[in-house]
Amino acid sequence: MGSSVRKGKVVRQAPAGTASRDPRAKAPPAPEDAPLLRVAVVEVAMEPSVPVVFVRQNQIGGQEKTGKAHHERTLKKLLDVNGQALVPSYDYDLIVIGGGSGGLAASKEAAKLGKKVLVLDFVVPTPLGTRWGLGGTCVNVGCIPKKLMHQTALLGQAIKDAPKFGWQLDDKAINHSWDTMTEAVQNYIGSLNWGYRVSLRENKVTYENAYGEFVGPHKIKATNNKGVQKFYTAERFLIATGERPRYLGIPGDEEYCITSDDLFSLHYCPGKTLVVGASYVALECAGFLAGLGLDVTVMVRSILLRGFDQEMANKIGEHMEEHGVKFIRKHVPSQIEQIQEGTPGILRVTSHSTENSSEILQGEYNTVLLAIGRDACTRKIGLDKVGVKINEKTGKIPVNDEEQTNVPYIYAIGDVLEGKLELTPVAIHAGRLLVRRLYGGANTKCDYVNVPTTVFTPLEYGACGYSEEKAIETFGVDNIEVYHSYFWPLEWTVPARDNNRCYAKVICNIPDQERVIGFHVLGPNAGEITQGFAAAIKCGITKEQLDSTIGIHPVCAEIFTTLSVTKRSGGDITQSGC
Ligand code: FAD
Ligand code: NA7
Repeated sequence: MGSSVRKGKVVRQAPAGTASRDPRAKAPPAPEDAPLLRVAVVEVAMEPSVPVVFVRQNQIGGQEKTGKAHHERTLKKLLDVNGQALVPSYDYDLIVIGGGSGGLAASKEAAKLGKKVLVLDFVVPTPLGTRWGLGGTCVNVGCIPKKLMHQTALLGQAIKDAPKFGWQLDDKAINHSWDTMTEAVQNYIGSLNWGYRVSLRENKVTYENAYGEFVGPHKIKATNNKGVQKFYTAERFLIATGERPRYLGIPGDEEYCITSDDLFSLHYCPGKTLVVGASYVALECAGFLAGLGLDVTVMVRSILLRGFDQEMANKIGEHMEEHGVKFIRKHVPSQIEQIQEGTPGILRVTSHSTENSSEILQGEYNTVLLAIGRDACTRKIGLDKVGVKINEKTGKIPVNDEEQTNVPYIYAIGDVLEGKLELTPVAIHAGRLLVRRLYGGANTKCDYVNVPTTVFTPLEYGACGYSEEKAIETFGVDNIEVYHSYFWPLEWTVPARDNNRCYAKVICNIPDQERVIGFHVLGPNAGEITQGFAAAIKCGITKEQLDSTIGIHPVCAEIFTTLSVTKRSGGDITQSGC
């Protein structure tokens, strides 16, 4: 018996040429006999046409009767087992919830592999009403606007350096226009939003600007901004809903504070700003706002850049302080009051110490920017309806090493994942590899180890691999060797600024041929430097190989080819020239 499966319909056919009512008959017909056998089938089955269809040994009929049974849905009922479809029929092969970095990459890849794909993307407005277009966090309220605003600040520094190189700037004060910057950044983002829509269409991915929520097995509800609901089914689902900024849960926070979701499109200059939090988002925003000439204070609950190498984190803090950013340590806000409306208005901030709980009136700010972490968007997408487990404390989704949740047909990638790095290239890479495994016969899994990253603080910080404290914890202090040095970028020598602020450090595993297991650089273009060394680390570079690499002169990265002072030795690592 032959069988064909088309979109959930199992159609068991008496093979053409099997002149028998027994659907289990097996003998394959010789191709040249096919026309004769077809006639025989029609005669024996007493049907006017082939194929003659049998379901569980019952003859449905020839082409016409089968078609009729299909339209009258009696065929489907026959195919059901205990009320469940034998092979269910789905609207899509894959529904992706979330059109951000990971979701878009995965959906296009699946469509390229011939799958029918739907992407749902919906931005819930911030408490202040900010919303944005297709593309997720990175494009709209993350990497892209952040880096462009960081570049704005670097240009400000370049303008300060320029006279030393002979540029004669007008004596008039040079001012920065917040409106011009945000308009330019938002225009660029608009072009990216448009580009994503076009590329989804070109790749034949169906896109709906609607909020996705599971309502039952293999079934989702999509609600658009007018409240119109549609229901779709799919064989598989991919959760790529990302994260959104957290609020403090104190009086006045949602009413008066902004987050990074509001900052990059703020229609007025934020003015004197208090940044709450000491994560990379907090320090990056504080850094570029100060670079634009604003009065910026960072309120730190405990340490800077938790999870990053703390020596590097503290050097970043020192550099920011030297460049005018104020830090309030060991405090958290307890109340935000508005004392004057406006764009910006004036907010009064009260905080309490984390050491003795004493309450202090911190003062007045035009803007309070909360950057105290982000919550995974997993609690309002009906995961309970389909049984997907989350970490109840963090909201993150645990997956196996194939990005599969505990429900086999539901997968997850990107920022919603538990214990994985929250970075755009990670979400994209994991999404593409997942889809190639599901639909392309591939078996490569995403390698989350040695992922490089960069913090775009005024003094940029690039890192790959272990932090020094994690390396000590993992391998033991006697088994690691740390080579380090300060360096002075040539570009900074003429303006005579920031000597012995840039810093390079590699951490090596002594018993493993001094393999480089940690790479850290503080300096201009840290991301550009780190990217290349990350490839070398992935290939298992040792200190000896690093030393035998010839440097490029005069660039910052060459310092990594000449590191000779170990931290253990306590040798001098300061630099006076190139
Ligand atoms: P996202 O890109 O967040 O996309 C999720 C999408 O799903 C969003 O559009 C969301 O609105 C939508 N959505 C949520 N729920 C639903 C639902 N139920 N139905 C439909 N749609 C839904 N990473 C870097 O690599 N480099 C950087 O320099 C960098 N800078 C950053 C700066 C900031 C300020 C921030 C906040 C993040 C930064 N990141 C950076 C992190 C990066 O943006 C994220 O890691 C990345 O966007 C994660 O991609 P994702 O696909 O998991 O989720
Ligand atoms: P992180 O990396 O989770 O950091 C949160 C920061 O905010 C950290 O410095 C915390 O201090 C601080 N924090 C947390 N809660 C509070 C309260 N209540 N008051 C004051 N300070 C607080 O969050 P991010 O937003 O930077 O990054 C999350 C991801 O977003 C990141 O990986 C990117 O993908 C983008 P702590 O050290 O805990 O004392």
